[in-house]
Amino acid sequence: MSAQIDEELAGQKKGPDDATAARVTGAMYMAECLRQEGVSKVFGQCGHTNYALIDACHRLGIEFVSFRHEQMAAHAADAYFRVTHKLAVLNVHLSPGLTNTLTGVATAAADSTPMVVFAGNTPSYHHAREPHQGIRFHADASQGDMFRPICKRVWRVDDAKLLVDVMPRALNVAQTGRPGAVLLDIPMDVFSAHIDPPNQQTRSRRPGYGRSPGDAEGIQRAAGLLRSAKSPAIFAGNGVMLSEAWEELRAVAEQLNAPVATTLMAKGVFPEDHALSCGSAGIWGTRMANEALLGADVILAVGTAFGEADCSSWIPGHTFSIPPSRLIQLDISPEEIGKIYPVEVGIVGDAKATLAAIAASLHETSAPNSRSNERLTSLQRQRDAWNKELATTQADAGMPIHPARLLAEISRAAPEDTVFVTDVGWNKNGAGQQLVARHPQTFITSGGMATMGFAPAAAIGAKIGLPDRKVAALVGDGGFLSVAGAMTTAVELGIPVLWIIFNNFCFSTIRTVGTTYFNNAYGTEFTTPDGKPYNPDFLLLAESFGLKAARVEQPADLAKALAKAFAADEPYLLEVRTRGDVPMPRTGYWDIADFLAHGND
Ligand SMILES: Cc1ncc(C[n+]2csc(CCOP(=O)(O)OP(=O)(O)O)c2C)c(N)n1
Ligand SMILES: [Mg+2]
Repeated sequence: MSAQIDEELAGQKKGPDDATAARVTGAMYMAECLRQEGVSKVFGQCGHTNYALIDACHRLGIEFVSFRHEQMAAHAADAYFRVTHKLAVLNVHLSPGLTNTLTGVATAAADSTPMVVFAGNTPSYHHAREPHQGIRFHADASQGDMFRPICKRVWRVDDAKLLVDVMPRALNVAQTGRPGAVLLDIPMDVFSAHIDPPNQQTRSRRPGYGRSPGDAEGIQRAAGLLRSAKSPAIFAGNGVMLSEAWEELRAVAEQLNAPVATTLMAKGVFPEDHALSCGSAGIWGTRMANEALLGADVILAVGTAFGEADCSSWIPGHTFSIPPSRLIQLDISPEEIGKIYPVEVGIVGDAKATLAAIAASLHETSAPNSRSNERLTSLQRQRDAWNKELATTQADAGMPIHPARLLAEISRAAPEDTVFVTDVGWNKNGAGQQLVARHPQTFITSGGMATMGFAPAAAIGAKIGLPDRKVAALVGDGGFLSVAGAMTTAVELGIPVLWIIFNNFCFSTIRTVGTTYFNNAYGTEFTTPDGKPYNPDFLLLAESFGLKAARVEQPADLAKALAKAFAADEPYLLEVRTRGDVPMPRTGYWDIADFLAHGND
């Protein structure tokens, strides 16, 4: 009897937005779209404006990974994508919650991470009244305007009925072409309003096949140019990573016997222990990568925007000299072709499909390359010289510990497929240059933004994505303390991340700028008023958060301490006292030195 009454009530029309039992709230519809996309984790932080979506996702079995600050949630979502290639999703509160994500969303956007950001907003019917917590200084409910420079698209959805078009479009825009971030700015009453969900899957609103192989004539010309080149080289960027084109890249490289240099973002797309690998190029690249690109008569560049750091500020003669090198450029975005360097052949296409087509064309027509052995021998000679150049600092036995020594010890201690997540400083550029990445998606870094404070939470996102792999964050004391609250999430969720802190009691990367160009370290050192070096005690800090920790001061103790840290199956903090006075080893060029050189004189 009572069940019958419930059924009748459920079918009863309660208001204009609630006509049938099949109707769902806007939040439930959005959660269902995410479920259809295969989303199982949403990162963020709660607020009264976005709680409806947290609840809706939870009802559908989608986990909410909560951080104590929204910037960290964004970094975690970003890294989760980078290691799994599963969509990054963020759900945050309005205004201060959303502004807290700006750095994280910009970091993701700069490195082409597809990210869908949901933010609550003030109720739509209050927008003209400047309601509580609304951003309304120049226009009503205008928080989304702050995201226009970093998002591919921003939607404010003032009517729940619009969601049935906005959701599939947002998922499409974030994940197609060159991926990026989109914002769905949702007044909180829209989450709660009822709509008729369409009887269609979100995926039916976008192309089913993302792998267009590029123009056939371009592919033939590229193959011809590469075949006739005397010293071809390949420059692989993040597009190779996003397209998962590592097998095809390797096939082309091996057929040509061409050296492969990567951008920092693409580190690991080509195994760095391969005889043709040169490591990453650019300002802080390896010497052999810059030399290989400079010495190439034909360069095949794949999926790269030719970022400044990877190209030595584009000054000829440091990483590239194009011309006289002739460039074949392959990219998913037409606007990237020829943006920096003139092209001999420009192909718009997916990296995986197009490299496969180039490999097939080379395979059909190539005779064995008579210069192969000579090229391999000279590459080995360059590699030996480069390793010798690094050997002195890598063996440095002084105290505090030289960061190059620490990186060398980390290389020896870490399991071969460890995922390294870097912050900024030596832990990023030194690691990019000196760690050997043997697999794709094992070197996660903030490339375009170089965001200090990226690694601590990003490592948590990476570990959530790859629970069976070792994930280690490499981070300075400055970067770590800007987001130390990340440790709470690791403890709460039992995520065994390892944080290795390069503690040098300063913002050493900027300290070097001060001392080199301004004869001053002002504003870069961590001291008490009487000038004593100051940092919180990292061991006590870790203990208070509820995690294991250790400190190393002597180089000779590193191996044992690192072995223990890498073996730990719980959140673990390893503090290493490092030198703060060693500049990053540059092999390329950064042109800011040209005008900084005279300081303020
Ligand atoms: C959010 C942000 N603020 C400032 C900077 C500029 N910056 C680059 S490196 C650096 C110092 C980093 O200090 P720390 O984490 O201790 O690493 P170290 O340089 O000492 O190795 C700063 C402040 C940045 N990249 N990002
Ligand atoms: Mg530091």
